[in-house]
Amino acid sequence: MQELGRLEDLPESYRAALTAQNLVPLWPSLRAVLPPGKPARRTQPICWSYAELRPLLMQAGELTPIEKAERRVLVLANPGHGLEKMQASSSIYLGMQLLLPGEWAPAHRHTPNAVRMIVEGEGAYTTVDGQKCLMNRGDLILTPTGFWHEHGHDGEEPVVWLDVLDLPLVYYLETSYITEGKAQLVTHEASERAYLRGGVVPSPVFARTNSPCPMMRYPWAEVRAALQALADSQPKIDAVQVAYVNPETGADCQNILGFSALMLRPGETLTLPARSPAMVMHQIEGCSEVVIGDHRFVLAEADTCCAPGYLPVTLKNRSADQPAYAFLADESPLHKKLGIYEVRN
Ligand code: 1HN
Repeated sequence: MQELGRLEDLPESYRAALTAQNLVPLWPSLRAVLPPGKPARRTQPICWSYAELRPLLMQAGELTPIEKAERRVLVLANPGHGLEKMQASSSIYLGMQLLLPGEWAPAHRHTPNAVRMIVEGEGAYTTVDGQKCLMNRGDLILTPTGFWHEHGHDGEEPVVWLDVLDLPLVYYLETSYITEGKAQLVTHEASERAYLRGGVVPSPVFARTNSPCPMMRYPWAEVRAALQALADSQPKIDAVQVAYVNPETGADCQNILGFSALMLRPGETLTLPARSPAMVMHQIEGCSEVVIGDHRFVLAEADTCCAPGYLPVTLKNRSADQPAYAFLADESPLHKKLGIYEVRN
């Protein structure tokens, strides 16, 4: 590839004249913004151990009352982006949130989309758009852009969940903002019951909501059972994976980030091909080994890791007799909508 002229090759006076008119020559930076064959990425392969972060999260519970935090969160920040950017990848934000018994995290709504994957504890709930969603381990709860949401806790023990938002992208687009609100009235029962049987959905004539989010809560017991049924009924399948979708349309359940659950069968090794979107993996049950490029992590229960795009990811269940279960989040809906989605075999 042809070597291009450098900034230093230009006379000082010419550079100063350009700067004075807010002009920049492209050629000294062209190779940096368009590197050959593969993009430059800040996102580094990285892993956060739950056992190591948990004491610091509990300490936050002692140091900072909920009223002084609104959301008591430790952000899982990728050092490749700089910790202050609070990014796991270019478009994914991750945080571990703690709510203690009796606490309340007030109602608001904002432009970024959020989901919550419940990590530990019982008795907390999120009210989303008037629906009270119970938070149990492994459940996925959606909070799409513009939906009111608040968290409460009637139980006895700390509750922790993983927040996954498209905040870095929405912030980059200069469209990120919040509106504060009053405590919501619970107006209807959680919607998921109407959608929990595969193959049938409420009739389009009488019962379809056409909401961007007809189902707010995906109970882990149901998702786990779906994975087990898939593994049992299709033993030759390449990967035992289910996608979290909008049950009325079958489309990704959110516009920007995509979510799925994966079972690694006992002893299974699975290689995901290199794809353009970055990916996050959170271990729900069991223990997996994850190889991303030349990094290798062992994910115990509740550990979370991040893989940049354009690298194959190999997952291995460390148990020979128990399945392992993981939650995956990635940027594929965004890449597909933008036409930049790529799989490299
Ligand atoms: C947010 O609204 C929540 O509602 C959690 O629990 C984390 C991170 C950035 C922006 C908004 C929540 C968030 C957030």
